Amino acid sequence: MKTTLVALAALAAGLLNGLNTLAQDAPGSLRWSFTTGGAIDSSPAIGPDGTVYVGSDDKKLYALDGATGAKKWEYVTGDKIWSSPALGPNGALYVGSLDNKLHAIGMAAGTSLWQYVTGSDISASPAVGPDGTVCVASRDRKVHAIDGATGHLKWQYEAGRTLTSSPAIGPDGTIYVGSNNSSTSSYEMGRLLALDAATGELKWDFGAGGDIESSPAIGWDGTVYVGSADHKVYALDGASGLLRWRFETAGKVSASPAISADGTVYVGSLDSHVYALEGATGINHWNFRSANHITASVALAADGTLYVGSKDRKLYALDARTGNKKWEYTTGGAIDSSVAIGADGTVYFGSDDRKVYALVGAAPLADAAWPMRGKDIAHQSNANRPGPPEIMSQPEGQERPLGSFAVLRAMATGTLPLLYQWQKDGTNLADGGRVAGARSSTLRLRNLQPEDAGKYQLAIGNDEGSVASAEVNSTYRCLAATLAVQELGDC
Ligand SMILES: [Ca+2]
Ligand SMILES: [Ca+2]
Repeated sequence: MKTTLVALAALAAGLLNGLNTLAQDAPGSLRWSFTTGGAIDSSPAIGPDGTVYVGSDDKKLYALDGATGAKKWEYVTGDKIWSSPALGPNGALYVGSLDNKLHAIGMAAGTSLWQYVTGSDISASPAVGPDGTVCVASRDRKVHAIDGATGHLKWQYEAGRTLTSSPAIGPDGTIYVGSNNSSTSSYEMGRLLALDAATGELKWDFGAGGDIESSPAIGWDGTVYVGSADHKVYALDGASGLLRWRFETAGKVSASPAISADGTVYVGSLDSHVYALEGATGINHWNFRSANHITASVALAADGTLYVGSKDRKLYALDARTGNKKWEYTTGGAIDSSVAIGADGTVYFGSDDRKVYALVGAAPLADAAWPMRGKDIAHQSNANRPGPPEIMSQPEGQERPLGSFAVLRAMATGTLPLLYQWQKDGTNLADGGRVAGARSSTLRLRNLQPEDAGKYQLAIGNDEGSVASAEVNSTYRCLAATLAVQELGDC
């Protein structure tokens, strides 16, 4: 009898083990969890060796083994870490804290490299430029551009409003960041700012109807997508700031959009839904309803699965084409932390239940313009593509009345710095008089005269090479912005 029982027990254990093995392999099952001392709003960044870096309300940044969840090191800041770390070149990672500081930390051992002090909380995440410049927004109302190697300030932009949006870097290095409503005037609503990467000078700004806490996502063509507390998602031309479309949800949009390979924009709202919007038009293809606010950003996997957490405590895996639910995983707290997807498809995120979770996923991060918060698992929020200059958006031919003004713009990507030279009828233009921006991506002409009509060209070059051309027609009245883009010095 005893023998039989033992045999039965062994058989049962074997069956359970078999079931466990099966369950552990199924998408959505738990690989591991790691408990910190506080709620986790930070989104994990993932290093080249699979290490998971994530901040917590317990004031610490953790480095966890991506396969096992074992702690490699922890780094203590002076206050809560709400923002997400970004990985830079040369083994450094950067994270902001409510202790007002941006911390540069060695990825290998968790040692402090430098600290940069701002005037208030840093609740937004840093972006890392192609040259290693770290850009961060602080509640001190300033955008700070910091040399990633030394921690020295390169420039500051005084926004005059609280900043809680994480900056994103465009294909040509332009820095896009949202600002909140002015505290001094109820008429001054949130704005999306476009700043020059080299100088911090304002290129353009766009007024929304409410705070912009969402971080911008940037499409292949340079279109900037961002959400606002006015319930809307905006699509803006990255070169000019002109509105392409807007889509209205039934709640504030503080989550950051994600963009798939076909250009579809996915974004969650405080109305509890995730929306799939056509990138070119903003047409709503589907929506998925969770049981509470969605503040976390969507992450897209290469197999067409979309992951997003909700304040309803659940992590959802959805079919990106249809919005149908594939599976869900319930945690013990609200989920504000955006998913990061590991090289083996593992789904990493945090929860207000103080835990970091690693769930089995099916595929790595999608190859797309902006498939997750921070653009990729390094969280650099940087759309620049190094290499020879490549045109993202063309200048448009224009007809303008005498005495008025004209603005000609283009956007390119490539190894920075990109050099620009506008030409008129084959002759290089220089700033002065009625001409401004002759050596930038935006040419401004004012008080237009008959002699301004003609063929305008923009040459774009860098160390990697130059670009070939696109031509726009028309000559009429005062200005014909017939434009072409050709090799530098060879137009
Ligand atoms: Ca503080
Ligand atoms: Ca939270």
